[in-house]
Amino acid sequence: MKKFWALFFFFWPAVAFWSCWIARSRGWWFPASEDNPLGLAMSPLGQQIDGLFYLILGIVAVVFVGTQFALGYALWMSATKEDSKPAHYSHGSHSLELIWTIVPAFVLVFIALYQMNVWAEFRVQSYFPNETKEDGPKLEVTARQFEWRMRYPAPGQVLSNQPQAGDLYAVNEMHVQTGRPVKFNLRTGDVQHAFFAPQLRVKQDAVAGLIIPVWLEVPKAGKYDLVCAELCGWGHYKMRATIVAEPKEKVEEYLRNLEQEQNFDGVAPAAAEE
Ligand SMILES: [Cu+2]
Repeated sequence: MKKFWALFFFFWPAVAFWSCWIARSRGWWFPASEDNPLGLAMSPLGQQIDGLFYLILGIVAVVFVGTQFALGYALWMSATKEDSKPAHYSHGSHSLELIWTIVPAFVLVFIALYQMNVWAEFRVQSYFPNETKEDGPKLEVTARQFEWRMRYPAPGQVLSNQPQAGDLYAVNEMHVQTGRPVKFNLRTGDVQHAFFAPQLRVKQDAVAGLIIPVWLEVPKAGKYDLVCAELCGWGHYKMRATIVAEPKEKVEEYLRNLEQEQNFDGVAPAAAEE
């Protein structure tokens, strides 16, 4: 029985490795879809974030395997030692305590420094890509119970924090240009929500009273999920929207159609009646 417990602790790292191994091919790893079965990050920044994820996963894996192995080893040694041998008690090892304080401290400081550039590019406005500074925010995304509202400036205008007469509105559909970083302002109309585009690895809380600039870049045209990642009420699960990434002309066309639709006064143009 004693040997069983030693083997028990050796067993779990094997389970962990095996489940990580099969998870990717089964689409359990990152959100996968038909055209992206491995759930790869669909944005350049997302790939860098995944890099950080794998680095931390690697460090954690080493620590996990190490501790499980030490545990299993200690149990195995005690299970197989002769009963006549007296037990050896030890308590308080100065050098051990130093090691397990200094090593994790170094690891944490290393991670903190190593991730700084990615963090800055993602969150700190002055480190945003230059294109976002040239273009300014393309739209305003407002989360509310329980939908996403998009507000675009009228074609040819710049986005203002206050709604303007010519602004264009859409619900649960966000159109962005491909191949260029797109900045938008995120806010909430009521409680706290979180903008989460899993395939693009973009996640940002929407906080009452704040207008938060966020940017994303989608190289490949297509449809991507936008969900709420903050339990915001009974309809939280309904906050599903689509990010449509398409070439610039398509976005412009979409906005022109939106404008026409919005300005339509219910009277069909004469030409259409013929
Ligand atoms: Cu929400």
